[in-house]
Amino acid sequence: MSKLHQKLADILPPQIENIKAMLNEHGDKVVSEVTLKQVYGGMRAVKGLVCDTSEVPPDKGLIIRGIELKNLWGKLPEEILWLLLVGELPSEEELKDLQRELNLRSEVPTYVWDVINNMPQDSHPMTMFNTAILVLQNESVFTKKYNMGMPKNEYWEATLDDLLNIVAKLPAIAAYVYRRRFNKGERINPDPNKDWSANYVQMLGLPDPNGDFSKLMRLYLTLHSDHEGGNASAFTSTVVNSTLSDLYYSLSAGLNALAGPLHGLANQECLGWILDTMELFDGSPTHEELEKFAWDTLNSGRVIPGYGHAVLRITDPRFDAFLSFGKKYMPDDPVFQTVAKVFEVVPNVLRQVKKISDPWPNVDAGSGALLYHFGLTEFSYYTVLFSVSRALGIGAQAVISRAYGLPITRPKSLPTNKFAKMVNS
Ligand code: HAX
Repeated sequence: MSKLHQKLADILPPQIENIKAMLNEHGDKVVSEVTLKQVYGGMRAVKGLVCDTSEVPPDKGLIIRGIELKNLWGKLPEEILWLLLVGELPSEEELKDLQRELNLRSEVPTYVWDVINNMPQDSHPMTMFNTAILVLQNESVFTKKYNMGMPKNEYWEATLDDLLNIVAKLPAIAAYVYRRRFNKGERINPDPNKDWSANYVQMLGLPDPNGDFSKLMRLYLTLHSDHEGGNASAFTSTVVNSTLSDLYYSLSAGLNALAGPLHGLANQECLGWILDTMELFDGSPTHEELEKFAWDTLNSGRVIPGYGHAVLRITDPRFDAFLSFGKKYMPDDPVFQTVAKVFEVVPNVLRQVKKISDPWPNVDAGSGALLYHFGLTEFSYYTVLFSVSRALGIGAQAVISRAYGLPITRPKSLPTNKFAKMVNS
């Protein structure tokens, strides 16, 4: 048994007992109320889900297991996976054990490469990536054990197996999607001596002469790992996982949500928007030109990608992290300079639009420019990178939900005439 598995087997039972006791004592207490506006407004701020891996206070941004993001910048994504699941960072020995475990599980079955190779060359990279995850469902430990009559208290262990198997294989799959989709040549083998994100960089095959691109990828894969339970991708996965569909099905479902332009695809759209301004204004636009371009975008009925958030009411600390990285490693890059300038202009524009709740940049506003700097210029690929990272959080949430024995998700809906009757009575 791996150290991670053992650790969870030790810490989960008392947590489950505490939850049971709390429910016994306080199960009928009201913790949230719902207004009609929230019913028709995407359930904003309705507290109806539990997520123990991370939380997102509107005035602080992402906090993973009580640790603010700025204290996690230098960590490896494997350390974050351990933190999400266990609630504390791993010791050196625990980290090594997890890395060994991931290496052992990293071989991708040949049929996955065949499926990717047989997809249309111009498929969206997210479609290729997500199809590969779904095809891998054939390997699900959860489904095999479930069909053999696995008892409910072992569901989390089988889900953990699925999670480690998936996480171990994602860098190779994502890297091949990149190479195949953008004609970059043959698949590159992993190097068992490299950590998870460094291996991903190696398999992408992009030049990294001084290791700075690897540093960015490590940061990127850490920052995108989780964002509490109510965001569209995590919530979708939770609903699917609650039906006892295995993690391959539920992760793939969640990543389909991430592929939407209001969610993860915004990183692709945002860089497109930045490059459009640069093309239109012949290089580096002025503040006045950017302001005009922002108004033109809004007046044509489109959103400014990378700005606004359903929960946050401050500059996303993940954007802050990317901005600091850019200032340190590429201060003279014109695309990065434009991102920084947009940050000086767009919030002031959005603040003037009454209906917009949050004028500040989110995670997707800056990451693309940094990837672009290091030669990852194919921006339709960016949501795949996001997905590789978000699989850590979605998977950790699934393991914990199965350990808590959460039932099938099933909120109540009503037709409009019933709501009308309720509010008019
Ligand atoms: N540009 C233009 N209009 C915006 C806007 C933006 N950046 N942000 C919000 N609005 C608009 C909304 O479209 C909505 O308009 P309608 O009522 O006409 O539909 C109105 O302002 C109210 O929206 P809100 O309450 O401020 O925001 P929501 O919670 O409804 O939506 C979104 C949050 C992130 C979807 C929204 O801010 C948006 O579309 N932003 C641009 C796309 C984006 O960057 N998405 C990535 C978000 C982070 C993420 O999930 N990454 O994966």
